Amino acid sequence: MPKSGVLDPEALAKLEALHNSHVIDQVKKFASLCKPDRVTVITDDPEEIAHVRQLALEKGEESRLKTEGHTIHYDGYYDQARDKEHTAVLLPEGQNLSRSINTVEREAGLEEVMGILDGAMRGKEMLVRFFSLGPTDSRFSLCALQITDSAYVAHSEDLLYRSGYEQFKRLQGSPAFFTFVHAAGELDERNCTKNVDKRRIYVDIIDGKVYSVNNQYAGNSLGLKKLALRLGIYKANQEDWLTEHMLVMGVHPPYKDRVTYFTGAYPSACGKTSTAMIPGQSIVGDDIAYIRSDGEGNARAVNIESGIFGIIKDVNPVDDPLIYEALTTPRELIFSNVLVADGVPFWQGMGDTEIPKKGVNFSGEWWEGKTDGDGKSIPFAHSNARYTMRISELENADPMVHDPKGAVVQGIFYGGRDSDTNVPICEALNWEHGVYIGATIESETTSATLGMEGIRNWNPMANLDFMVVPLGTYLRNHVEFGRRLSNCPRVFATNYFLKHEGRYTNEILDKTIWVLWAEGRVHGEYDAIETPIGYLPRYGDLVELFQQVFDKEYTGEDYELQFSLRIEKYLGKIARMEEIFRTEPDLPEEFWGVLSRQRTGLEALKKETGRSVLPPSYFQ
Ligand code: SPV
Ligand code: MN
Repeated sequence: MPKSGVLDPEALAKLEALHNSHVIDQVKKFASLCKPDRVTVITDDPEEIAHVRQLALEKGEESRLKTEGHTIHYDGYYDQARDKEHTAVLLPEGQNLSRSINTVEREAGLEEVMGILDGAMRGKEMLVRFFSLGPTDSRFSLCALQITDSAYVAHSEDLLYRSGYEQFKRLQGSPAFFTFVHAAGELDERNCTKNVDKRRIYVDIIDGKVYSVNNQYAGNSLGLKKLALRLGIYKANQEDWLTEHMLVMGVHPPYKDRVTYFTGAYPSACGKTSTAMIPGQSIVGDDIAYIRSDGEGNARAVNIESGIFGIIKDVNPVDDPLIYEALTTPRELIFSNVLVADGVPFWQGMGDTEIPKKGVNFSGEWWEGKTDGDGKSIPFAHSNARYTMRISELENADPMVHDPKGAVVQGIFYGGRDSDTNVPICEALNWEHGVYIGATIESETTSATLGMEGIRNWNPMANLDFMVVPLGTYLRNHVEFGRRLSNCPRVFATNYFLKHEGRYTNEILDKTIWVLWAEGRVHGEYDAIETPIGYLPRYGDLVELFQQVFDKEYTGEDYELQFSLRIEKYLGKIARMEEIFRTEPDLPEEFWGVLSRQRTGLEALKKETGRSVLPPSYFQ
């Protein structure tokens, strides 16, 4: 066995073949700091990648389930979601970020996290992996070096990202790659991180590096997911493109031979994956996109990932038939934090299946009625339990998934969980209005996540947690990005969660209709009703779409309930936004222009009609 921190000849040879001294420096530096027993370098060779998969089973970070290719991984009881409190940007002196971002003074933060990483891989195998963010051999590709002692992390990334050893060769010795260092830290008898109190996720935007220690949950541990999202946002905003928390999908109108690509940003648990997975449409990606101008007037998007780390809750044969099918048939797939009994996984909202009264879950052995140390009842599966799989496993995978040029983006969706204000779909009046819509996304908490329902959280472009540049810089970059395009995407606000007297005003799959209407608008096929909040669909067009797609009657009452303009509620939202943005420096002036035009328009309507809610027929 090699001495701690020393690379064996095989590992060194693989690194040397990259002809990049910066890569070797990084690997040596972190091997000598973390002091693993051995260092294994994984290239793009399928056999080496298979070793990672095997290792996850051998080390007990994953166990096999009954269905072929399926495994289960558990994160610690207190490591079930992104740790916002201990995720921070290392801030150099003299720089400021948006108030939503935690910061730690850079030198002090580096010292702290290096201290925790010192010796953190003792007794373990350090895995060194190479990935490409975005398709390989493309102007979008960014190289990512992942160093981790968790075979689960390395295996997950194998399902979620494109292997990039060969892509690293294309760097021709350049240091222009991101580095992610992860150590799960000391593990307990269930192979879960023990010292979550020392969990740290520090993002060094200046140096393009992220240090993540004492955690396993993928949103905290996988470098290429939310950690690379932060580095990508920083880079894009220094340059002139966009890194977004967005799905990318192909929309296929019925009876027409065309596909139109959309992106969409929704805060967690607001329907992002299920939008990308609407039956009849095709998926390029469900979480993170890079968007660049192609020099010919178009915005083009790629999925930086090639897999899905999706919320499993509520995936059932009725609401998410395609994912449900994938989760219940053989393929390489990792379940996390669900209940397992006799090798079969069970999750919340899976449909008519009977749930066993005991098994193993994210708390260890589980039985009905089990409570935790705080006396809180432990559900059989965590509400943030997940599945991890390749997009190519899905029958609705879009042919553009790996296209190096990216898909031309013709429309953008912004959605939140909103019980009482936004209509299900409306189109922005112009690009600047679209940026405003994205910047003012709000999402209500659900009882499952906080115990308190209906608290509105502001989440600009669903990117608040990742916005490692000042908000003004970010929004200005957006405004300017669209202005440079001759084929600028149309922007749409969606809301799948509008309620009336406590009940949703639409069915889960009605989002199909909103998406198809937006697609038709891009092609100039539907007239719309102009209002201060944007363009609303006409009743007749929705009737036709409901008929064509679901063979369903869409009533005038449904339309009135869903598309009435709740003037008072919108004015309330504007007041909340004014309060939030008032203290943000350097906002693009267009933001305030949109806000005040919207307010003036709504107030005039209120005065004119004396009403606080207007039916859509008022405008016709
Ligand atoms: C999200 O919460 O937005 C996710 C899952 O996509 S996580 O990886 O935790 O960020
Ligand atoms: Mn996400």
